[in-house]
Amino acid sequence: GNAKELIRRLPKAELHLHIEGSLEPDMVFALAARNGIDLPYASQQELMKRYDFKDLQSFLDLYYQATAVLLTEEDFFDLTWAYLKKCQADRVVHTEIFFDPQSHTSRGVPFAVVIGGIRRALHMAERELGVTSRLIMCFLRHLPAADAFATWKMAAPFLNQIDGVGLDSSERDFPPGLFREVFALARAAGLQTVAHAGEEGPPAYIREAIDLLQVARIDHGVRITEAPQLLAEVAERKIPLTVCPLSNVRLRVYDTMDTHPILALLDQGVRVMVNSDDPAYFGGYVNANYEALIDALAPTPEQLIALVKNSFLSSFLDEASKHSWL
Ligand code: ES4
Ligand code: ZN
Repeated sequence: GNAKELIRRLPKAELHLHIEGSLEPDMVFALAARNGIDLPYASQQELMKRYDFKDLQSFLDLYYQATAVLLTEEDFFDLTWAYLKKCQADRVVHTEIFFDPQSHTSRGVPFAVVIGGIRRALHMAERELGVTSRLIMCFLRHLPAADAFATWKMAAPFLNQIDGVGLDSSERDFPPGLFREVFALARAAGLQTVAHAGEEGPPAYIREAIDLLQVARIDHGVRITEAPQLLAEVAERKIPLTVCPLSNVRLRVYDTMDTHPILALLDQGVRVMVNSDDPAYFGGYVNANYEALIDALAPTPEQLIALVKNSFLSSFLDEASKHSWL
């Protein structure tokens, strides 16, 4: 209908996207064939049968397994380019993407290969697709802080190609404060900081990410609904929450989309917007996330426009570029 048409034609920004989570089943098989890798599934259909997740961990187990097909600079280029073409199709004109270097360097893929392929696609997309971007390096929180520190050292020659650092992977029992030292180093080097918090973990982790990591944005953050005082503070300080509706339903944070709190958060003055997280696994890219929201929650045109404006306002674009899209 009208709302979906409005969303399709509005320029949007995406602020929460794991590039490894844009690895579609057909590319898993194409890269496995190209690289001579044996897959533990006979067909794309058999792989996709495993996309019935019960929680974050059941997804992450498959997600890390599938990344094993990514070996060469060309693989990382092809992966990133395919995602950027989806941006063009969805009218996402600016994207701030995450990558997980530890899931590649731990398999012997050099940091330079990973970032080289990703960066080459981002640069080409700016020229050929008119899609601008930022790149955010995430630390895996299920691994020790010492491993994050080693990754930080490995990234040193490439800091001019990295715009920010983030924190992702298994949330429960891995509070943000464990990573305070490496985040302090990143801030001292002039990088932006963000962290996943309040997806499966408690609101206390959102508090820690703000106070101990001094993040500019919280990724997910939906469990803030359980902490009204923190919610009021996040609204007052305009700290963005990068919400991912399809992800939350597929990972069973919410049973159904009609109970998702994104519009309630928006109406309480929290700076929320719509993102796709791991679109190859969760049922689609940015527009598909909006379409699911529209079907379940019937947002007003004003609410939709506010979500789209928040996507630019919450970005790491300079003020002039931000306002050119508003
Ligand atoms: C992720 Cl949905 C989600 N949560 C935490 N870490 C992640 N890495 C990739 N997708
Ligand atoms: Zn995420």
